[in-house]
Amino acid sequence: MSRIINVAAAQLGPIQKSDSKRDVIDRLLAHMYNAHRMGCDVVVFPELALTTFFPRWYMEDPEELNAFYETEMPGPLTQVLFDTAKKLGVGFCLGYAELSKEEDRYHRYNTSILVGKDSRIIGKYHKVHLPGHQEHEPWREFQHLEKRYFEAGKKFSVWPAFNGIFGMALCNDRRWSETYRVLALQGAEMILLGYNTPVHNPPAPEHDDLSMFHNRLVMQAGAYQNGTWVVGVAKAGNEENCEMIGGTCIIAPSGEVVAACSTKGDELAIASCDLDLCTSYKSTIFNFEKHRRPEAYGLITAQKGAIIPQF
Ligand code: CDV
Repeated sequence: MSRIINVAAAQLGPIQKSDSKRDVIDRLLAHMYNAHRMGCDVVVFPELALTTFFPRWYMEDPEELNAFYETEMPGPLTQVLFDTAKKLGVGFCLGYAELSKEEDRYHRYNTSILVGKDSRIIGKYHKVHLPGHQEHEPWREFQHLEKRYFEAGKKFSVWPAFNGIFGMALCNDRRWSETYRVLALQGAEMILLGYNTPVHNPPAPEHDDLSMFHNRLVMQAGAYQNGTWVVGVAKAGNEENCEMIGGTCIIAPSGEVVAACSTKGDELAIASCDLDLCTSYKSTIFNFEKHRRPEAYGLITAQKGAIIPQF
């Protein structure tokens, strides 16, 4: 069975607060149709792909805030994405804000889902590493209130899909080596990852000039050190005077970038990804079974008085 999967990294240009979800969904559909025309099996959209990056706004009115969340997936507006996936035979990965009720309590998550060619939801992921702050910080040029508006996810999971093993992560997760390693320990061969990254980092403006370098650095290292494909997809450009990086790219298990976007607008980066390429890394230099030394990592951590990692 062929283990080659044609992937479209579907970068989005800016989405303004005033843009309707309907308008945004039309842009996602255009990406799906174009990707289909170019023979793609799966389309990967960014984090919070249905709205502007709303954690940059401090909101006190719950109704204003709730408008950014999806209470069902598919819902009346998003159903067309699922219908189109089925019609074209193209899967997709979508980031969105989720408001759900579990055991009589409401939960808000920064979520991504993986949807198969038959339009069934294969897997759902809740963002683990939530950056930013919880309270309004007026000194900032813009807020980053993910810690206020979302509850942190509790685990990284993988799913069998598209003849391989797939994992998902979201934005800030990509800066943490644990993300890739925990997914790779479960066998991940492709990690789908959407992001919204402002060029300007208010607490550390000295990093601003390095934002694109750091973006590539973490994803290329994560791919190579874990023998996995990484698909990093930006929502880019100027959203309400907040400039966000682009840099959407597809990275092979060698750590090499094999496709990339060159604009900050709606653009596809497409690559034919052979999942069997993972094997030469996973079975040699990064053969976890043979060469990892978890007992040594546990010792080092224990001496510092921290919890011994369980992976
Ligand atoms: N959406 C994000 O998680 N953004 C962060 C910013 C705050 C640095 C990121 O890591 O790109």
